[in-house]
Amino acid sequence: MDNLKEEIKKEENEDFSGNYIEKFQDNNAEEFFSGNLLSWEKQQDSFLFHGERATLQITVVSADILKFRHGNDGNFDDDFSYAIDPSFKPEKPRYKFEDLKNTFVIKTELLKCYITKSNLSTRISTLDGTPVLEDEKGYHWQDHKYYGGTINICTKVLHEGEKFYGLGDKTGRLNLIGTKRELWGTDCYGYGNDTDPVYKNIPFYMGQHSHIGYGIFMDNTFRSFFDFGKERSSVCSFWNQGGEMRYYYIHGPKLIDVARKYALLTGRPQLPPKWALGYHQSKWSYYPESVVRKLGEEFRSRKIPCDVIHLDIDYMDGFRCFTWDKDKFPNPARMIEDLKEQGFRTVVIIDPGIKIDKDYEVYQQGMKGDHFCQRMDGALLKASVWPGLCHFPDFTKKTTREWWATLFKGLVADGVDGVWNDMNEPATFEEGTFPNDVRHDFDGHSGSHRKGHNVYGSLMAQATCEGQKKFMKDKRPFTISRSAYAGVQRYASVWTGDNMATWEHLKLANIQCQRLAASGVSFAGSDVGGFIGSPDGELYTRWIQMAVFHPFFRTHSSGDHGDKEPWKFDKKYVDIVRQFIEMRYELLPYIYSVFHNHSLTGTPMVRSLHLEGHIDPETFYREEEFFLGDHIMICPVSEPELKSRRMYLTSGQWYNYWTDELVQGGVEITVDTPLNQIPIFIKQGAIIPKQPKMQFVDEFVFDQLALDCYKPIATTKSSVYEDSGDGYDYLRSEGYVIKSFKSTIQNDEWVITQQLEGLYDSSYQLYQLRLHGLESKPTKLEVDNIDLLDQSVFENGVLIVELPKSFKKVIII
Ligand code: MIG
Repeated sequence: MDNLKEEIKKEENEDFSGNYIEKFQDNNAEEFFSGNLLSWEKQQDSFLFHGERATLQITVVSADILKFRHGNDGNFDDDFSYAIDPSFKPEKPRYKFEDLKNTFVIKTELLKCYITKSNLSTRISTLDGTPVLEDEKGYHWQDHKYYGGTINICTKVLHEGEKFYGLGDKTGRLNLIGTKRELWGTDCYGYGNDTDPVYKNIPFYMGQHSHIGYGIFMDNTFRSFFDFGKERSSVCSFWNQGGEMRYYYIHGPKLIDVARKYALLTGRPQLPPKWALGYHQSKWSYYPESVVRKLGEEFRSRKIPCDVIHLDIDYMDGFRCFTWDKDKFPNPARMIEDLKEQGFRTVVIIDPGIKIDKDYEVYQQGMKGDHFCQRMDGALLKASVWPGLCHFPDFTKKTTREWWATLFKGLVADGVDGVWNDMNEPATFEEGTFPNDVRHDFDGHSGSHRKGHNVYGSLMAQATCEGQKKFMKDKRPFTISRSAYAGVQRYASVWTGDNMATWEHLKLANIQCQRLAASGVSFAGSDVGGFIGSPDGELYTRWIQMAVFHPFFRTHSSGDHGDKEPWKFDKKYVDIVRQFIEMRYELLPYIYSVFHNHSLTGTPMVRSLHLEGHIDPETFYREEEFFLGDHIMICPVSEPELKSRRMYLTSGQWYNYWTDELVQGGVEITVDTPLNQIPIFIKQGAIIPKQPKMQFVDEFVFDQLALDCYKPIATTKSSVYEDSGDGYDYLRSEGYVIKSFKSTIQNDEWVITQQLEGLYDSSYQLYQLRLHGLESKPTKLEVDNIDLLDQSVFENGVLIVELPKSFKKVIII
């Protein structure tokens, strides 16, 4: 066996992880450049600059997005992308083109792009001439001696003080400066701060210097590398090991704009079912049925809110996907229905490997339909995962995705509400992943696993999402994926994989979620408490407190280091954990509204400080503090026994959530962090909608929505989005409502106005207005011209009053 391995290795001239490429890169292999301009032409919004050895195509996608393609010998690949959102239709751009002596200039309403005639190098600047992104050597390539094709490289000038962000789920510092990163999705059990590559492959990064932020999205699925000044401190480079150099330049100027525009380009998620934003409980694995039922009872009897229970691989019959182990789960439909009656949704795991078993229907169908991946000589790929030897669907083939979707019929009929895709890097036990020679259809643009690997996981998630949709009819699907390519957010949420129960991992989880959000994937979370190992009560509590503010909120653990249900810790921890999960439920109207805004505008839900801070240098290196939506800023506690911690409050004024104290931002502050608090700040002027505590989403119909209104300094806008929380009615105006609030100070009067869009009539009739930040009881409280001061109470500095949800204007003096 080992000999055979050696031979294959020799034949392929690499170790199985493909590491020879590293050597190859350092080989001083000959580099080729585009050469002098020979001719140019214009086709629609694209300019083609033909050089001696390569053609550069620049397309003006919009005023702020330029697309670059480099075709060696003048040839381009098929311009096919799994990442670009098919519904992305920017306004037709207006631009000017100039043919100068030594350069061409493309000028849009936001930027200028210069193309040098002597070597086809490019340079982008703002309209006022501030350089943003300039080629160093620019585009060049090496011949790929082992596989044919080319290694395509772009090198750019790295500016003094430049900072880099993005790149999906990468570990390490939030600012990527000084590091080199690789994209080749890997099952990295117990990864750490230095592990690279990890699970996801999102070839998008943002850079910022001179107060201008921009983004680069290299739309290429081959193994890719990014170097942010590691090899040479004055150079930022990115390269891929095949296909074509194709990348998008996205102009800010703020980083938050770049992140938003990238999300528009690669797609936004549809709204998830509201319950998916509740608390999830998972373990590898809860079985048999009696254990799952008991789990549900424990949550309810201990009054710890929970919406979702996850079933890991042991629910299956011998790990065969789409089956149930009938000994452990004799009647899954009944169990799921009973759970549903208690307000629990059931999510099940599905892996890509299909067991080679003649008596197994999924295997039979896969064989018959020609759905499994083949090696180059035609034999089917065989590799081991949990069920033993398996074949693997080629998710890059449309008919295979369609077939995969049909397989969810049974699970959906059983009542399953969501599906969790694991091992889709793809991971295998023998060599970690598929051999490079495996063939992929790539939707008619066929290639080997070198080209298919990095997108395999996303396409599995896509097929899984479509399968649920197909059978759930009027319900929204919910999919979770471990691996991903750019654009995965259109189909799935993600989690950060097999992390560990350490304080360092709590920090890392936070960085990964922020980074993912900046890379188009807001709906992300970590295994709370760590997958591997056992957190102590304090670590678990601190992790829960942070994860309340991460969009995907799930405790999961490997199960072989003891239990990790909230009540497994000492009572003092359990009480705090309960209180924080309750807070998540109280904040659901806010979180759901933030999600809606993300799905509409692409603006990330979770935002690192630098995305908002932009030109404030203090924000550039902050990596623990983050925003959830526009109005809440959080800073987790990431060390044991911390009685207080320092954090940076961004500019503007903020209310301490716990004390209502108004604090001036733009400075580092010290905040008390007793075990039952983490720093939470609310932006002045914000209106935060809150619902009553519940044990699960929609546990009961409530009759008042609380609006926590924080006194503004000038004018602050807030909005609340509501719909039925599931289904597709929200796509029509009867099915949703957006309540836009403006809170403002005018001549010493505090005025709050409300405007509605959409006709959805939420079941409550009243708001409970809670006015924070008042020094004393006001003398007047006028709601649509009626004075309600008599009906209000003033308690602990908060004025509370009930009023009809249809109010238009409140005046407080
Ligand atoms: O080889 O399904 O990351 O969440 O519990 C391990 C068992 C496979 C890895 C996932 C983890 C899951 C586990 N899986």
